[in-house]
Amino acid sequence: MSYLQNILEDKIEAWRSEANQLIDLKGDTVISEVTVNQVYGGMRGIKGLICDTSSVSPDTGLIIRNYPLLEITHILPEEVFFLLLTGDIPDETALTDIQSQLSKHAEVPTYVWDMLKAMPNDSHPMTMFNTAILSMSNESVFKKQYSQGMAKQDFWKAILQDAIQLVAKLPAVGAGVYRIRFEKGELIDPDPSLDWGANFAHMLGIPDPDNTVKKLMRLYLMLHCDHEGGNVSAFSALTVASALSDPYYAVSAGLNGLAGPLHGLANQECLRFVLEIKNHFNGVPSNKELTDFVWEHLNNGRVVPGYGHAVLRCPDPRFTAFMKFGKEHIQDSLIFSIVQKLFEVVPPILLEQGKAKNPWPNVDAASGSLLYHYGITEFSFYTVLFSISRAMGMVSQMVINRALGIPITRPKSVTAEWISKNT
Ligand code: HAX
Repeated sequence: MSYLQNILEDKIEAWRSEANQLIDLKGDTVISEVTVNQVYGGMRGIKGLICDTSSVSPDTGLIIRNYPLLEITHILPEEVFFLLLTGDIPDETALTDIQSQLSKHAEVPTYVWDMLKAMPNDSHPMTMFNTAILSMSNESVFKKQYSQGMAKQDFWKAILQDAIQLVAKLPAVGAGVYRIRFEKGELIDPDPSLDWGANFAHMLGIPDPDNTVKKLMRLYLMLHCDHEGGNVSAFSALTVASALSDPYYAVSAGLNGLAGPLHGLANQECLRFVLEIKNHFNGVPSNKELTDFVWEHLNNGRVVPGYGHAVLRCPDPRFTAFMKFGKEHIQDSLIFSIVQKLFEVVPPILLEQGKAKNPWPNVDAASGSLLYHYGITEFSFYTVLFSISRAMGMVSQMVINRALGIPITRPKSVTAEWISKNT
C-alpha cells in the first residue's frame, strides 16, 4: 500500500462517517430550490452537488481545502494535488513520496506517440491531448480490477492508482502534443531531477536560461487545478465517472468540455483578442481607443474573452496571481501592457452595458500574455496547459466520490408541457 493510500485510508474512514452522520441528521433538509429560470438557465446557482476539494466564493474566488488561493500560490502543483486529495499540504516525506510516484509513472506508452503523429497535422491540440488520454484507458487499474470483481468500498483505491498514473503522464503528453503539432523536433525525455511542473517546462523545450519558464509553469499548473464541482469540465468528468467509467474516459470527457470557448478555450480566445488589438493599433492603444474598440466588439454581438464568470463576482484571484507574476517579470512586454489596459477599461464597459453579471476578469484574461512572452506563441495550445492542471482536481474529486459511494448521477429533466401544467 502506498504512503498516500495509507494517509487516505484513515481520512476516508472519517469522511465516510461524517457523510453518514450528515445524511442521518439532515437528510431531508432543503438546501436549494429550483426555479423555471434556473431550469432554462444552465442550472445556475442550484446547489445539487457535494465537492470538498475546493469551493468558489463569489466574493473572494477559489478556496482550496480551506486555503484561500492567494495564500498558497507558492506551493508546487504536486503539493496542491496532495492537498486536493487529502486536505493537507504535504510534509517533506509526503511530498517526496508523491513526487517519486509521479516520476515512476511518467513514461507514456509508445502507441500514444504513434497515434498523435498519425493525426491530421492541423488537429487542434486539445483534440490530440484528449484523444491521447482516452487511448490510455487500456492502462486503467480500475477497469481491470472492476472486471475481476472488486468490492465497492475498495473502488477508490484503484481510482487513486489511476489518478496518480494518469496525472504522472500528463506533462509528457502535453509537451509531446506541443512538439508534434507545432513541429518542434524530437520529443524531449523527462528529467528525473526536476519537479512535475518544471519537468513540463523542460519537455516543452522552451529556452529557459534563468528558470523563469519553470517558475511560470509551476504557478500555471498550480493555479488551474480545481474550481469546485459544478463547472462544465468537472461536472462532465464526474458524471462520466459516476457510471464507473474509468478515469481516462472520464477526464477525457471533462476536458472535451474545457475545450469550449466559454470555458477553458477562453485563454486561447483572450490572446487572440489581445493580438487583434495590438495589430489593429500597431501597439498599445490609449484608453479611449481601447474603449471604442471594446464597444464595437460588444456591439457586433461578441463576448469579451477572459471577462465574466458564472459564479465569481470579483476579480479572479488566479488572474491576480498571474498579474503579480507579470508585474514582477514582464512589466515591459507590449502584450502584457494591453492586458493591463483591458483590466482598466473592460469592467466599466461591461457594467455600463449591464448584461454580464460579473464585469471582472477571470483566470483566462492574463495567462496567455505570459506564455506568449516566453515564446509559447501557438495559442491554440494554451488550453492543454489548463487541462494538465485541471485533471488533478477532476481525479481528486473522483477518488473522493468513489470513497463516499456517491451513486450514478441522474438528475430529472422535465418537459415544457410539464412546466406549464404543474407550476
Ligand atoms: N462579454 C460580453 N458579454 C458577456 C460577458 C463578456 N465577457 N460575460 C457575460 N456576458 C453576457 C452573456 O453573454 C449574457 O448575455 P445574453 O443575456 O445576451 O445571453 C449576459 O451577459 C449574462 O451572462 P452572465 O449570467 O453574466 O454569464 P453566464 O454565467 O451566463 O456565463 C461566462 C459566464 C464565463 C460563460 C461568460 O461571462 C462569458 O461568456 N465570458 C467570456 C468567455 C470567458 O471568459 N470564459 C471563461 C470563463 C472562465 C472559465 O471557465 N475558464 O475555464
